[in-house]
Formats: sequence, structure tokens, C-alpha cells
Amino acid sequence: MSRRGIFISFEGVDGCGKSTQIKELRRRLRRLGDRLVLTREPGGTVLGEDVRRILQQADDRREITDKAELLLFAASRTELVSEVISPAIASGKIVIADRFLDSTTIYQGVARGLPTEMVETINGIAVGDCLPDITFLMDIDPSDSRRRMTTRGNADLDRIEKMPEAFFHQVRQGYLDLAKKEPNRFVIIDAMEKVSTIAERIWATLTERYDGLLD
Ligand code: Z5A
Repeated sequence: MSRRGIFISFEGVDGCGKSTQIKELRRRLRRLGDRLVLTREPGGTVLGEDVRRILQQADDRREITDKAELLLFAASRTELVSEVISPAIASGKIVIADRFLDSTTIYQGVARGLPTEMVETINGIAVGDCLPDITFLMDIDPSDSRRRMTTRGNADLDRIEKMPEAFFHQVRQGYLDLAKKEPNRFVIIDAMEKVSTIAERIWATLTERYDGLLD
């Protein structure tokens, strides 16, 4: 019988510190070697990286409708699930995802305002029964994460990052509401804590839940 791995996802407003914590976790799990698989969305496959470029570089000359945006994220995700995530989980690997379908539920559903039923249907088509076992929601006030992003200093904001601050307040609240609906999957992290404090909290949660599976 094949072993089942663990599917861990990180979510939150942009600049909340997901990538920083994923790096910390990767360091702690380095001994797993190729049993550890990292993904980011959109991206992670040839098609996914193309979609990332299309979505991030679209500008006023090449507008993307909200529905097209939804379908592009879904197209990237379905490739990632079938090429990378599902095979990895089926063979007992640990997958750490920088964003997954909750990002679509919140950014395209709540913040863009596409109908919930439409978003759920597309999400279902994209991932089937491949869902995270645990999701760390890095919760932060968007004005604090914005400040971090401007001090990070790497160039221009992309298409979504240019949205007004109110958009990101909707994103934050949307995530908190979703976490309340799925308390067994979501772990809410205060993303304003120090990097090392957050890393400890995440590690303690994982080792408690998956005792032995991370060895
Ligand atoms: N999107 C969507 O709409 N629908 C979808 O289905 C999906 C995505 C999958 C992806 O952008 C965009 O696509 C995103 C949502 C949308 N758009 N927005 N807006 P991305 O992948 O390019 O970026 P991101 O995921 O939004 O975030 P990011 O820029 O990668 O940031 P992060 O990973 O969350 O944060 P970080 O890079 O770890 O940290 C940001 C800065 O804060 C950095 O300078 C750190 O050193 C600093 N930092 C981190 N932690 C701390 C703490 N604890 N204290 C102080 N400073 C810290």
C-alpha cells in the first residue's frame, strides 16, 4: 500500500511573510531531501510559469476580465496538482505550497466579487479531492504588509498588488472568515510576531500533529 504524505499550504495577503516562513520550514526539514516538495502559485509547471507571467505583466493594453483571471489561476493549479502535488502526496512526500485554492476563493471570490458558486465549481474542477491537510494563515493588517513590501525594495508592484488598500482589507477579512469555517484545517498565525517566533509556532504545530511523519 502506498504511503500518504502531508500537504501543507500557506496563505495570506501579499507581503505577509509566507515565503520567509517557507524558507524557515525548509531549513528545518532539509534532511528530508527530495521527500520535500515546494510549490508556488501561480507557477510550478511550464504552463503555470507562463500563466504567472501573463497575469503579472498584463497592463492597460491587455486587460484581463475577472472571469478570465479565475480560469487562468485554475489552469495553472490543475497542472500543478496533476504533475506535481498529487503524485508527491501519493508517494509519501511532504508538499509545502505557497498559496493554493484558498487564494482563489478569497482574491477572485471575495475581493473581486465573483459568485461563490462559480468559484467553488472552478476550484473543484481544478483540484478534485487534492486539498491541504493543514493551512497556515499568516494574518496581518494590510497596511503593515504594504509597508514591508515597500521596504523590501524589489521594484514595481504587480497588477494585483496595485489594487487599492480596501481590496486587501477584504482579502484579510475573507481569509479570517474562511478560517472560522474550517477550524480543523486552518491555523491562524500572528504575522506581526518576530520571524523566529512564528517559525517556532509553525514547527510546534506540525510536530504535534504529524508526530513521526516529518522524520
Ligand atoms: N493570486 C490570486 O489572486 N489568486 C490565486 O488563486 C493565486 C494568487 C494563487 C501572487 O503574488 C499574487 O497572485 C497575489 C495573489 C494573487 N497577489 N497579490 N497581491 P506573488 O506570489 O508574487 O506574491 P504573494 O504571494 O502575494 O506575496 P509575496 O510578495 O511573495 O510575499 P510573502 O511571501 O507573503 O512575504 P515575504 O516575501 O516572506 O515577506 C515580505 C517582506 O516582509 C520581506 O521583506 C520579509 O523580509 C519581511 N518579513 C517577513 N516576515 C517578517 C516578520 N515576521 N517581521 C518583519 N518582517 C518580515
